[in-house]
Amino acid sequence: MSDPASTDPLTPRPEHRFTFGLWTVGNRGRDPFGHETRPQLDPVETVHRLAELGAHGVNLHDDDLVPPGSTPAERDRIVGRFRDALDATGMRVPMATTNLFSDPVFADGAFTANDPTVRRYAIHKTLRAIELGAELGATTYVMWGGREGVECDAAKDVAAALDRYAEAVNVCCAHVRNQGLDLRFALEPKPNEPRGDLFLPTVGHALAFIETLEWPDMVGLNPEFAHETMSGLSFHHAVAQALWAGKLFHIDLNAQRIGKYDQDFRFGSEGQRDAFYTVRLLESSGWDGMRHFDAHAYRTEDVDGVWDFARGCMRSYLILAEKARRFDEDPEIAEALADAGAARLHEAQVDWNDPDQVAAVRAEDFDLDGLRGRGHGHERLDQLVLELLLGVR
Ligand code: GLT
Ligand code: MN
Ligand code: MN
Repeated sequence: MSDPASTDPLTPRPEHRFTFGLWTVGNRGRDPFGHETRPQLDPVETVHRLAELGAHGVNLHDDDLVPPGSTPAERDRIVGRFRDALDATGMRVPMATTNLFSDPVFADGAFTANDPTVRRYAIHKTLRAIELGAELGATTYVMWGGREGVECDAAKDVAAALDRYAEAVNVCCAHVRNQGLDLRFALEPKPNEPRGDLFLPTVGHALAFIETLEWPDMVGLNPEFAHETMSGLSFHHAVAQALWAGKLFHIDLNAQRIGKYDQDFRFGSEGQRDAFYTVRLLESSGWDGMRHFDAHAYRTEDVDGVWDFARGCMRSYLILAEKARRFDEDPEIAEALADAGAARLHEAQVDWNDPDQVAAVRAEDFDLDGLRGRGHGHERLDQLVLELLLGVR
């Protein structure tokens, strides 16, 4: 159990803003080839255990908390009991989302199903889930289009699917505005799985899509480490571009190896270098969002292993944050950064509104031989970072 008064930098505390989904620690180890290996967790027990471990909050899909088919009275009882656990522990629900992927009704998509009735049902389910999230205090609403995609390309007009996707997001934004809710949407890209190809496969695709929406300011990104890595892309770069665009509304931290199925491993267990640069970026930018772990314990684990997993996610983040601090204080790294000219990339050079400056760069002479012969010192710098990460400096 964590000591809430501890000042140990590796002890998770609520102010670190670590969150987990009910579905993450609640993952029962089922996979396409095998049955569950763990029992179902009571959401109330989850809230208490995560609070003891030093987490800030817990996020949920509508169906994670209120089983589909519950009567209104059952819903109120379940939500009331859950809220009591939040009140007792001080845990929050910063993010909520909709399950638009488990029910076979969504086999051909939810917002992008060919059947208009399915699309209306997906919107209806989401509008209600938005209200549940807002009732629990969520200010971020994630949209992961797990079934928004296709295997048989003949069956789906991609441009029409994107029109319908945008329509659904616009309707959800309109509902938030009509209800006066304090909620923003975060789209979560993923290249494939469970569909052969998913729409909005990467952070870049989603950023471009957002600009076509009716209220683009209400919609941002929820990049996931595993999902960008599945595409062979740098997660750190994806997060950096989302931040640069003012669109990092949420983040899903986990671990993944390139070329594999969506592994959703414990944060830091794979891709430590990308994880380090991501943590350094989040910490140095002062980003005030939730550090959400969208991961689950290995299938080999029992319930105790689940709490080891949760502890490990938070501890790895804090270790990497500590490494980031040391990176910034290390004089040899500072020297190597200067050799690499890292700070000089911040210098803007040409005011494109001034024709004289544009003409001056057009007319300039360059000592190309002098520029060509130079080394950039990246080998030394990279080795220093590696040694920092491996614990020998
Ligand atoms: C599901 C998926 C995640 C999404 C969740 C939000 S559900 O576990 O694998 O990447 O973030 O819907
Ligand atoms: Mn994932
Ligand atoms: Mn995710």
